[in-house]
This record gives sequence, C-alpha cells and structure tokens, in this order.
Amino acid sequence: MKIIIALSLFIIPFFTFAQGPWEFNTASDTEGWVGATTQVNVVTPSTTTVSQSGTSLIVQTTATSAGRNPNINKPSAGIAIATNNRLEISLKNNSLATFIRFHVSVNGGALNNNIVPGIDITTSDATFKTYVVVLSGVADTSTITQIYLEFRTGTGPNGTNYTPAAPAPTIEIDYIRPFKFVAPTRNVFNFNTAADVEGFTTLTRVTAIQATDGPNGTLKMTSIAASTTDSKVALNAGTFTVDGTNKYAHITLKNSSTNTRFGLNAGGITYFPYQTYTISDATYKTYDFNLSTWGDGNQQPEFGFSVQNTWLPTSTYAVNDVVVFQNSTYTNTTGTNTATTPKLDPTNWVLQGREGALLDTTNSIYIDNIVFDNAGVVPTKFGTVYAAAKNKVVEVTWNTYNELNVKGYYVQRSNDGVRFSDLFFVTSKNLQESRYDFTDRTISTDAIVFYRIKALDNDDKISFSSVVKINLQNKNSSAISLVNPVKSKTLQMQLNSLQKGNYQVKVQSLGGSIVLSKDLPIQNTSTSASLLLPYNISKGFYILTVTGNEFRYTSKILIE
Ligand SMILES: [Ca+2]
Ligand SMILES: [Ca+2]
Repeated sequence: MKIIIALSLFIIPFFTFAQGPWEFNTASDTEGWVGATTQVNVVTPSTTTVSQSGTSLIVQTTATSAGRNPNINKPSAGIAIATNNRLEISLKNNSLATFIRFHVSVNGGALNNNIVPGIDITTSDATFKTYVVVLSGVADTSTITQIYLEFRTGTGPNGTNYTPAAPAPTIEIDYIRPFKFVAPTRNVFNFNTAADVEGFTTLTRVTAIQATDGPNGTLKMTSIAASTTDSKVALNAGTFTVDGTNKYAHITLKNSSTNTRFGLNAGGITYFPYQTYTISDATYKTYDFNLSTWGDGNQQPEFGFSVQNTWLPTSTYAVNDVVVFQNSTYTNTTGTNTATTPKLDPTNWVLQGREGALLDTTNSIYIDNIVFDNAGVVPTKFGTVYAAAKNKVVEVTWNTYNELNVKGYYVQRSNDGVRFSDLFFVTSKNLQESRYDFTDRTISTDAIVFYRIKALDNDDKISFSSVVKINLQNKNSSAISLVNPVKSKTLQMQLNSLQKGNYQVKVQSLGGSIVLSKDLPIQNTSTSASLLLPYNISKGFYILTVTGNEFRYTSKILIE
C-alpha cells in the first residue's frame, strides 16, 4: 500500500507540469512559462514579463527599443512527440507581432529554430484566435524538452525583430495545448445504416437525415426555409476531421432539386464542382474534388448547396430581364440598372422569387457516399464497349483497365438512350486489364436499343461506360457498332457479319472536307477496329462512312 502512494505522488506532478495542456486558469499561476531568460536572439537581456490574469497568460514587453519584442519560453516542456505531435495555441494579439518563431530543444539539446515552422498571426485582435502548429519536424521518438516562442514581425521562415510601441503591448494567451493528431488515410461515409448520419450536423435552413432512395442508403438534404445566407451540412468537429494527407474527395449524389451550385468548404477555401454540377438528376453522379490546397491542420469539411448567381453588375439589362442574386430572382422593371446589386435598387429591380440559399424547398439532394482519400482518378477506366446483333441475340462485350476495388458490373439496356435498367450483373475480376461479355436473349428483333455498363465499386461508387446503340431494324447498321460520341480522338468500331475483303473508312466534316481516310481489311466475320483521328481535329459532328464489297454504311458521329 505504501508503495502505491509513493508512486502516485511521483506520477501526479509529472502529468501536471510536463506536456501541458497549459491553460493559465489558476490565479497567479503561469504554469512554468517565463519571459525568455535564455535569450536565443541577439538582443539581451530579456525585457518580456509574463503574468497570469483571469484565465490567460499575459505577455508584455517592458522596453521599447529595437529588438525587444516579446519572447517567452517553457524551460521544462516535456512534449513527447509520440503522444503529442501538434500544438494548439489560442491567443489575442494586440502587440505589433505578426509572426511567431518557435525554437525547440530536443532531448535536452540546443535550441533549434528550424524544426517547427513559424506561423503568421493576426494583430489588433478583438477575440481569441486559434493556431495549430505542426511538430512533425521533430522525430517521433523524441521529446521537446524546452519550447521558446518569439513574437516577431514579417513573415516566414524567420520573421524579423521589431521595436515594441509604448505603452507595453500585450498578448493574451488563453491556452497552449499539445495534442495528438492521427491523420486518417481514407474516410468513407455511406449513410447505409438506418437513422445514422455518420457524424454530420446540419446548420440552419436545411434538414439532413438518413433516408433510403431506391437501393441506396443516403444522406437526404432538403431546404426548409428561406434565407439570404448559405445552407450547409457540416461534419461534427468532435467526431471527425480530415487533414492534409487526404488530397481528394469523391461525392456521389443525386441532385433532384433545382439548386445549381454545390461546394465543399474547409480551412477558409471553397472547392466548387458546380461547373459540371447537374440539376433534377434521375441518376447518381460522382463529383471529384482536388484538395491539393487543403491545409496540414485538421480540417472540418462542410457542404454548401445553393443557386448560381446570374447577376453581373456591369451588364445592361432590358425590361423583364430576370437575374439570380444570392439565390433570389429579381426582375428588371425599367430597363435601367444603376446598382451594384439588384437588391439595393428597388427603383429598377423587383424581388420576384424567394430570398433563400436554396430556391428549391420541395426536392432533395441525396448523397449516397463521400470518400476522402488520395485517389485522384476514378478507379476503373472503361475501354471499348461493343454490342453486336447475331441471330436474334445481342452480344455485349467490354474491356476495363486499372480495376481497383471494383465489386462488379451491371449491363444496362435502354429503349431511348436516357432511361437505363439493369439486365445482368457480373463480379469483377479486379485485374489490370479485363474483358467481359454478356448475351442479351431477351430482345425483340426489330428494335433500336442502347447498352451501357455500370461499374460498382466496394464503396458504392458508380461509373458508367459510353453508350452503344444497336439498330435491329437495319441490317447494315447492325453490322457496325460504334463508340459514339467518339472519345480520346479514337474511333472505335465493331464490324460483324461483313464479307471478307477490303473496306474504306472515311470521316468527313459536315462541310465535306475529309479528315480521315483509311483502308480497312476484313478477314474475319467479326472484326474490331480502333482508328486514331488527327490530333488537332476540332470537336463536333462529322460523317462516318464505311464502304466496300457493295456494302455502304453512313452515320453521324460526335467527336468530343
Ligand atoms: Ca485559459
Ligand atoms: Ca450509400
């Protein structure tokens, strides 16, 4: 029993004084922080005093000559990097300092200012600001035995000394907290469990609930009220943050609403995919965000949905012109425009639609899943997709490259090229290069049908191949199936049931100039051809003709 008591007496002071957190909440207790006495800078002696007041450490300089800017240190810091690799500092700065330079002593060695990067701070603070300092320059197995902060002007890496102003400027430090940051390498949110929003919290004017949409468990977001500011869904800071090791986000969603803008925000930056964002979706789509400017510190992502402004203050507007401004519609009533915003110009503009971050309060946005990772590309790339009619059946064949984490593929068929339904599912081989086929025996023989392949990965992400059209009404058309629109300047064709012999392939502009003319020998009843178009060919519509052996095929193609 006596041994246990003795151990406790030893352990308690160890945790109290080493490694922080240093909160400065106890009257007269500066928790071992002092005005720097071991001056590492050229100006000596130190003229910085520290005191405790309220719940803060008050830092002041007592001289106003050059280089007497504030310097403080903690001689016995004891920050073990294995357990604490970040430092969070909350301060209110009313000195001239704009930059903090850190010196640390590692395992009792000399103070070194090149291990911990300095940070810019704001001045004339009305409130406390929080800064996170990365300590990862110190080896994982080391301990910071002393830490020393110089408050300077200028910017990194070292800043510069300055002359403090009189009266003595103050910096109030609410706390200095070492903490352990463990970077997630992949973070997946599927929303597949009933009532589980996986740590998402809604801010105002929008509901976000877990809901089932068809086969998908989703986060269903619906606007509930009008407002002039943004609607957002935020990840709860207490349960989840993302840091700089995750440089991509992939969000699969179906925007059933008419809201036209969608952004992912974190660390003061907004990442917009809205230039490709679609509205009134019938199917789910995946949007990829490049987060390469994502900061190193913990980020709390937020998702904002709104409506794209069409208002341009410099434009000339006519009577009855309608613009969208801050998610409201305004109509010009006079044909003149004198305002920087239509909202401030009631003489010429009248509010017509709702003032709200989301105009559409009826239709929802369904987020099927969100993945943060370092995979910048969609995992599976489709190669050529063929569909060929043979004796009252259609054979669909497709190639894939770089299969990674793929669950399998659905063959989908459509009568109109717009609405597709699943016909067949095949499990993925997950190879570098794979080939799959499916025979559709359920087709009526005089139809026009469309096929595409839907890839489903293990995280529920989906991607689609290009669409292949088969015309079973026309023997000549069914003899050739094309990848149309043509992608990557490569014309891909499958030719079936043609007589052996030499054929000619020609691609002409709508104006008649020939951009490609090639001989195509056919030796087998089933031949595939992959023809490279000129690298400088313009995008647009062209006419493709294949001729030979009294066979003639013509089709309009779109080159993307
Ligand atoms: Ca405090
Ligand atoms: Ca889901």
